[in-house]
Amino acid sequence: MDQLAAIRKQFPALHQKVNNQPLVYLDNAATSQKPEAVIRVVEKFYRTQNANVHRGAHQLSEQATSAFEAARSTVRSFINADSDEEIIWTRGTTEGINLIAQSYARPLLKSGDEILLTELEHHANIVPWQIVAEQTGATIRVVPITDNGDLDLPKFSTLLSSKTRIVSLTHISNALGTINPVAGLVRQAHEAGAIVVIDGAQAAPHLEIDVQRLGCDFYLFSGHKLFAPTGIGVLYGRKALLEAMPPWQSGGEMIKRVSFNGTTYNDLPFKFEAGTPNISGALGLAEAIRFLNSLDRKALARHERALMSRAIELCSAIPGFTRIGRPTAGASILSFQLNSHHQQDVGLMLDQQGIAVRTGHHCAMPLMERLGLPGTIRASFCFYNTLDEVELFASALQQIAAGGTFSSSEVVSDQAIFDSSPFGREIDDQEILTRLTAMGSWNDRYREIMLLGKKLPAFTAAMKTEQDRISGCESDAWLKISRDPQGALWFAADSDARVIRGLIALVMAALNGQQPEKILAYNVDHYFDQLQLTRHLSPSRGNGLKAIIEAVKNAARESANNS
Ligand code: 7TS
Repeated sequence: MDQLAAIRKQFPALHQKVNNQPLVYLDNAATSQKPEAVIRVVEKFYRTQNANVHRGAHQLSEQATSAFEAARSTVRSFINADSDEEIIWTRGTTEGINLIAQSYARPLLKSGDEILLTELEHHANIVPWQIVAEQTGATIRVVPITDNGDLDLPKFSTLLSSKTRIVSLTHISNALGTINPVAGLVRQAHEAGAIVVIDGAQAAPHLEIDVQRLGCDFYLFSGHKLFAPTGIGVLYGRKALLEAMPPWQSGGEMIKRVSFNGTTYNDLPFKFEAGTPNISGALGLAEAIRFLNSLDRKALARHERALMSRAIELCSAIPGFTRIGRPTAGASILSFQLNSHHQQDVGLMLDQQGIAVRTGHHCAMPLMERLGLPGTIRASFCFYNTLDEVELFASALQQIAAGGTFSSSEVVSDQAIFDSSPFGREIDDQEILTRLTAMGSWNDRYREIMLLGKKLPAFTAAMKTEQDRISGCESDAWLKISRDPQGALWFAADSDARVIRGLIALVMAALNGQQPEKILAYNVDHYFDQLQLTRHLSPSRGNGLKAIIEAVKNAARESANNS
């Protein structure tokens, strides 16, 4: 335990207060924090070593080049690739998959060929394949999951056929934590004549990766989830495949000789590294790997499992807690819902207590669709988290659950829903500005917004019609519009997220009962800036509020055009 405490100490960002509370960082699947050693290496590069690589005729450039290429070797041995030529620097997993789709798949695929993906994939492992399928006429097939969130292995075998040219799947699901039995799947795919791409974004930080043992053809990961800087990632590819692939991006560095009569390309790995690379990022990534290698990774993995088990044990006792996905083999990622509480609300309430989680679809919308959910709340644990933090998290969740279900103002119907709203009547934007700016802290403002949201008349279930539904990115809302004899527009709106109801109330205070021209001219972003909410609750964020504001403005536009 002492050793774990010493490791935790090396991550400065973990030792700060957020919303006046000690930070509990449980969003490690999104990005990990960085150890001192990595921060120091990046800083040192810019202080004393900065030079471009592979091109300068001077000492600094030669040193930078050596360090940069040594970093490549560090990555090679980290994943046990056969040679440094198989390690291509990218910006991250996303860029790596795009490179494979455009450089490997696009020249290869023909109409009738199939790309096999799974329901667990992150959008980064879906959209590049959709684009190349459109470009080539190939078809995407999708391996389903079982109800507990495992890949349906018999279905995987059935979907594999001589038509399958590429199988691309995640090693660990970022949304459910499922660890896929990759080595066996690679063998099956190879027997069917397909090549295999593994999205290792979530696996590289938690599992020991041996690309030769896995047998995969391509493997991708991002530095920033592996305790290294953002903007650096790795594409591993089997040399024979990489050699046969045309360059993806072009420019400097990836050429041997350029003339207007033709250009010859550089050798591997430089053929795929056009332009000045992220040198400090590569050095930071190598340092992160050295840092990990200096630790007992098996002990770290054991600790992550202990954190996860404790979280499951404590959370399962919370009324209304529903775990989403129970994979047979799982990483330290806990996805869940809290009955009667919208995920966005839970995320914000945890944030008020300094607890950082992610809520929403986790860039896995097809998976959410399969689960029949708009999103989940996700706590993702790392070895630097403590059992105390898990307990804080569970007790915060317990308090939120005990807060009970949300009872808003009395449910009304039809015309009454417009008439009963205090917004745009007793409460206008000036009143809101006065109230909220008088409050010093974000937590106080947040509480006031929730109280204002309670004053917003709630729709009955019957009033939440498909016709009135406005789909935001992560929450649904409903909007009804009425025009009075003077031409003013009145709105009634509701949302399944409490925080969105609160924000709708703020918008209604400003726009309700106004003439269309005034509504169109109103600068909602400026209003939110004045309320000092932009950092937390910007209307331009992908939530239901943005969609509501757009619908309100559209109604005003239509109304102005018709009058
Ligand atoms: N694949 C998986 C499985 C991921 O989890 C992510 C990022 C990516 C690909 C894309 O990686 P990038 O570094 O290129 O952006 N996942 C998440 C997440 O779960 N929350 O934020 C980012």
